[in-house]
Amino acid sequence: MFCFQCQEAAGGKGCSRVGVCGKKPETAGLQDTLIYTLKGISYLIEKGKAAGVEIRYADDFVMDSLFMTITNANFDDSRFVERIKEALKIRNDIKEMLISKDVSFDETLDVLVWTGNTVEEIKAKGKNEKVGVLATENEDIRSLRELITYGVKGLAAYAHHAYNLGEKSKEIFDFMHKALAALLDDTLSIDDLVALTLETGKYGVDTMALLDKANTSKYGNPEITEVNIGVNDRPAILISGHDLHDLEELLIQTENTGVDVYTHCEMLPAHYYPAFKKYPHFIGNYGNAWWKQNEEFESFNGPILMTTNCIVPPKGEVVNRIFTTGAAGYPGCKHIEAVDGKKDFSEIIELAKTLPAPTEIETGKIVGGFAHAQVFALADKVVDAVKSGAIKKFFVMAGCDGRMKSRDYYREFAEKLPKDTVILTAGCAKYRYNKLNLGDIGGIPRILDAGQCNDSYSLAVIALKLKEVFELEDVNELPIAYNIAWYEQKAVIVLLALLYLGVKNIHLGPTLPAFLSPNVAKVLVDTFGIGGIGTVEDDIEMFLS
Ligand code: FS2
Ligand code: SF4
Repeated sequence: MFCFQCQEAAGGKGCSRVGVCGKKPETAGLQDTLIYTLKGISYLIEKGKAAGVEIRYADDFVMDSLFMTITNANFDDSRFVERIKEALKIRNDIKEMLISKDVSFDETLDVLVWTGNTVEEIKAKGKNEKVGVLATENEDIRSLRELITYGVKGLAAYAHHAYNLGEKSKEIFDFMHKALAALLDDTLSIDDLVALTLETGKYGVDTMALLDKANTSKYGNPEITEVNIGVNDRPAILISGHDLHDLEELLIQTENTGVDVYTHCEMLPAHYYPAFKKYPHFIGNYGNAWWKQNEEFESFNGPILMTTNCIVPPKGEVVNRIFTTGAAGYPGCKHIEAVDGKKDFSEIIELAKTLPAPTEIETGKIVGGFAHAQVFALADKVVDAVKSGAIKKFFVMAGCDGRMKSRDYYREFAEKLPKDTVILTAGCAKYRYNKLNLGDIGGIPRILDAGQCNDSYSLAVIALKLKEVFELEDVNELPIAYNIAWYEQKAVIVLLALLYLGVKNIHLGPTLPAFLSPNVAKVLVDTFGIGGIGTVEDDIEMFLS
């Protein structure tokens, strides 16, 4: 195996024996094979499109398959084997259809001809070095191809959530196919791939806007909310991941059952939506960022529903209490599929009734709900505070949390920021500092949480609005600094989206991506001023100078 798609890539280079995330070589091979086969499908779709043959039926299959390969989403080999079988069938059907319509394509390409008639053949394909990341020999081309792949994976994840809420975009699917097909094209130059990287950012913005529309039109605009972090004494289900539609189904099905529902990690922002406030059994948020789940799932006592990443390989009996749905999966955990568009969570509810209530690990409340509409509602106050000098600078500290000790930097950074600064956050990165008491500035809390990682879109919308209000030419003239923590591929699409919107001088940590070759990193530094992080003191001084 070779995988370097996340921030925890072994030794800052790549996982080659087993993933730091727990991904086994066989799973890595299956994920590579799935991506490889998707490229073939998208290549055929692109050929059809060029010849005037529109093929739409593989759109959601490609989207969901990409999502399944994101870090910590799915560790279940059997699900990948089934996916690959399905992918091969879709590929062969499209091939036949194009041949019947006299559409020409390169019929000798391995992505189009390889066969996986048995599970062994499918598994063997993943060991073939022509299938994975290292198949591209030139390190700069490889770096850009993988940067695009990871951006498209992130985009697919967000498109999947929007899709579950009934929103989809032909243009976004078209781009997904265009990008995947381009990854097979050896004639593309470095410049072509850099241009495609920026285009990925454009579609990242469009996808996050689509998801924002899907979430807010269905559940209302997030509003300032205090979220309980303590517990009640009734049995309960913990829901994690990002899918709000799954949460809604669970809340409806648990009504009047005597079972409460708590959010975990990236599901916390669900509390900010007006539509979920009507459920009296929707109690609060339990625990912290994803990487602490082994101990926190243990003390939660009840069943856990993982709707997406991030799953940490469970230890001990807890595996029997974890259920997965959507793109998520883990061997030994029961997976709940939608049947006729509905998911039946009754087995989880019945299990919850037999288990003790959660053990309290914290008490109190945290405040969030500062997505664009709520911040716009406070715009006068915010603008006045900036004009009077009460707020000197905003710090966008969105992104992800992770296991690395070096991420303590972000807590310390938040703590040591001067009192006339405000943190804008989104994603699970916030757990490093969202329980610190940083106070407020004239009633504006010093940490404004917009929501999940995809709600980084809100932070960009807020920045663009402030640019307008202050009548500035360039978003970079605003008193906003970007100190972003990344972990997996959704952070990659968020970064590309910000670059596309013209945001410069973003600092990325705790380490720069292993998949950036020195030359590609140099392009990002020279063109966009991307930087890493140093010490807290030096960085605060640098950002404030
Ligand atoms: Fe955090 Fe994991 Fe949001 Fe990422 S829970 S790192 O999936 O997408 O963030
Ligand atoms: Fe390693 Fe990250 Fe890949 Fe897991 S996802 S194998 S930790 S690089």
